[in-house]
Amino acid sequence: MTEVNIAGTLLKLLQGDIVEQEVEAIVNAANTGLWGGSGVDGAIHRAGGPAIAAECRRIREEQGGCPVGQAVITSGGFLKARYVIHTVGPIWHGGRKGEDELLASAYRSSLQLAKERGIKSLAFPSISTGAYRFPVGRAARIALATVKDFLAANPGIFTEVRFVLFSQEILNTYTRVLEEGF
Ligand code: AR6
Repeated sequence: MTEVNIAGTLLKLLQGDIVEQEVEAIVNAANTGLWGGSGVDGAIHRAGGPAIAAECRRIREEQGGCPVGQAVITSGGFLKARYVIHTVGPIWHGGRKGEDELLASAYRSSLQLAKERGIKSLAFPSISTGAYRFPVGRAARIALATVKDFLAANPGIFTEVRFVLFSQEILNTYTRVLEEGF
């Protein structure tokens, strides 16, 4: 595990399963229809139970889902986390379709929503790097730079932000990017 302090918020990188995290909110790598799916999304709905899908359905009915780069919030159902922030990362199409900015926006929107709700601790997965095939190194640079900028602009806003990386390989990539200063 690696941790650094950025403007009063602890930023941690660790290997693990996002659904096990004891933080106020975990972030889901969702799709625009909030339909549930594989990867992080499947694990969150399995562990959190039907309340999360019911709230996603309501959001879908009220506002048509969640556009790429934006975020919505539900309760955490049976999860240890009280809330799930559902954000939608871009599908990788080679890097010239605005993917970098959309990925940054997914992180920024999630952080902004957490800030508005007074949430103090949150955990991110590596958004877009599974089913959506975003290259991990490039995603890690965007993820860490976006979080760092947000924390620097909002000193002491959270007690902790953690990245929960599913494999040792992805953790190693994030750690290297952090140590190299992005
Ligand atoms: N905890 C932490 N990380 C995980 C977990 C877990 N339990 N499971 C997978 N990962 P993905 P995306 C890692 O595919 O690329 C879904 O079907 C995984 O190794 O979950 O944004 C949605 O409904 C990878 O590094 O999300 C969407 O349709 C990272 O989490 C679509 O997939 C993200 O992989 C979203 O694709």
